[in-house]
Amino acid sequence: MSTRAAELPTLSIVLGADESGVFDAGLDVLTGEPAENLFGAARPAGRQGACSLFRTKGWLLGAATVPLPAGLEEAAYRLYGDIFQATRGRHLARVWNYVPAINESKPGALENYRAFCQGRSLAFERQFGRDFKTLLPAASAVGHQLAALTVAFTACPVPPRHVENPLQVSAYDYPGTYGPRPPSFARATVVPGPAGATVFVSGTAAIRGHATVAPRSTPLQLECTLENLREISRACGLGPSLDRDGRSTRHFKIYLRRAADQPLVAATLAKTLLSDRDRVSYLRADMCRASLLVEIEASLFGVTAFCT
Ligand code: 3EB
Repeated sequence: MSTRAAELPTLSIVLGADESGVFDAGLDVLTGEPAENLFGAARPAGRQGACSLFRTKGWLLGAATVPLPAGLEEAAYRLYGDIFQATRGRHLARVWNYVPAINESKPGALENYRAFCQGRSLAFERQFGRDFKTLLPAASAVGHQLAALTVAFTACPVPPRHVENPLQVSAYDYPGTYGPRPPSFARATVVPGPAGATVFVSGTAAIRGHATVAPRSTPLQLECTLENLREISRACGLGPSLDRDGRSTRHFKIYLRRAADQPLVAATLAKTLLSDRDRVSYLRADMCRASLLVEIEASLFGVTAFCT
């Protein structure tokens, strides 16, 4: 575990204009933006089960924080059921999962991340049948400090395009050594829109094939992660640099297992991935595998520069 400075703010996820639209992600913000506001102030649009819903410009947004009276698998299964009800007639485009004590397990039980994956996968299968893989959206799943499961999501009116990385085994095809049910997400999702496309790049880490690369080295994991991001960018049709020199608005979240790695990671990213115009938050988080030290996600709005 890294040291935690008590005075650090935690990340707020802003969906709606007033207090009811602000959710605590439960992650310390090391530097950068303390609030993630991707869609501007959306209007409240009621509730579905545990989810608070918001609407803006064709998007349906939602978030929920649920306690775990019957465990994490059951909580994930039910919460995803609520999400599928809320998004009926639309298409899930991105899900952000914040999982309590993600790398821990009670004796004889599954690791929390694996239990979460099991509940999530069973929920997708129940809703969409055995071919649910083709519908899986971009996602991230990181640990947080709360004793509850927090999930935020967005759905769009038109079918999006889900994208995989040729250098990585699709997460939904990971072998059983990583858990009884594989993770349910695509590497990226591209949503067409009148003012350009929105591109959601999933949490991306140092995984090649299905194996973790350089389990003990942050610089080497960062290098592998940047290669994966370049490849995913190409697969989205953006060339290698995620529209770095284009006109889109780009938001990045950079998750670090060790707070002390932040200066090194920031120095590398300033020379490679990022531009001065980007919105960036560096967050302290545990990732889905205890061996992962860094993970990067991106959300791009107003993308017009698709290469052919
Ligand atoms: C990986 O590539 C790293 O379970 O929703 C990244 C993005 C990861 C999403 C998820 C997990 C998830 O497997 C972990």
